[in-house]
Amino acid sequence: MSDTIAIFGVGGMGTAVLDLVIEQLAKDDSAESKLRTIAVNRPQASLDTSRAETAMFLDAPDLEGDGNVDSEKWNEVLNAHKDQVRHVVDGMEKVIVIAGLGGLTGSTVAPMVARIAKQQGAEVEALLTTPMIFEGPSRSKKADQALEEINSHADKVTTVTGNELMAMADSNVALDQAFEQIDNKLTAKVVELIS
Ligand SMILES: Nc1nc2c(ncn2[C@@H]2O[C@H](COP(=O)(O)OP(=O)(O)OP(=O)(O)O)[C@@H](O)[C@H]2O)c(=O)[nH]1
Ligand SMILES: [Mg+2]
Repeated sequence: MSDTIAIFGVGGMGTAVLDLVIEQLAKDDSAESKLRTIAVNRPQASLDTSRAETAMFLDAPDLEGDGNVDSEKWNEVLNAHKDQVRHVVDGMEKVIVIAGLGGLTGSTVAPMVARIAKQQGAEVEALLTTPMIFEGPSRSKKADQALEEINSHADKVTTVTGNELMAMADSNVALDQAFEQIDNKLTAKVVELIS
């Protein structure tokens, strides 16, 4: 069977969950054979250990770090990757986008992928998270804007809010273990979208 579903893991959260999805589906030949997996992140080193078939590195040496990125320059970086996204989604029945909203990469690339996938005629689904309350209002606002745009393109959006994320982990565990518990639960939600 040829590829019919493309899954994009975008940004820190999206690429982490995509790796877990790939690990889980490796045991399932029929699912694996219809999937294309694409990890999109920055900086380049963040994709060194990615299990995805395609690593899309948003290259902008002067734009590294989480601080204030020149939005004009960042838009150029995004525009430079449009054709690559178009090429990957071409002919796909379904495109699934996984991203944590609130930072730069997920909040800007996820809407772009959803828009292009819809333009190319795919069914578009997304699994998104919104920031936890302590991450502050500016990340929250960025997430809301991204969510609005993704909602306007996608056929189905599953949003897990920051509060819901916190409830997914046991309250008495260390942070890395809490993220592991959360990521496993998000992975199960993506696997549901595939089957
Ligand atoms: N579940 C989960 N959430 C994460 C992980 N890493 C970051 N997050 C959360 O996901 C949201 C977005 O963060 P990232 O995915 O790191 O952001 P990004 O899209 O890479 O954005 P920039 O690094 O600013 O370019 C934030 O609310 C984080 O708290 C992870 O490994 N697992
Ligand atoms: Mg990041």
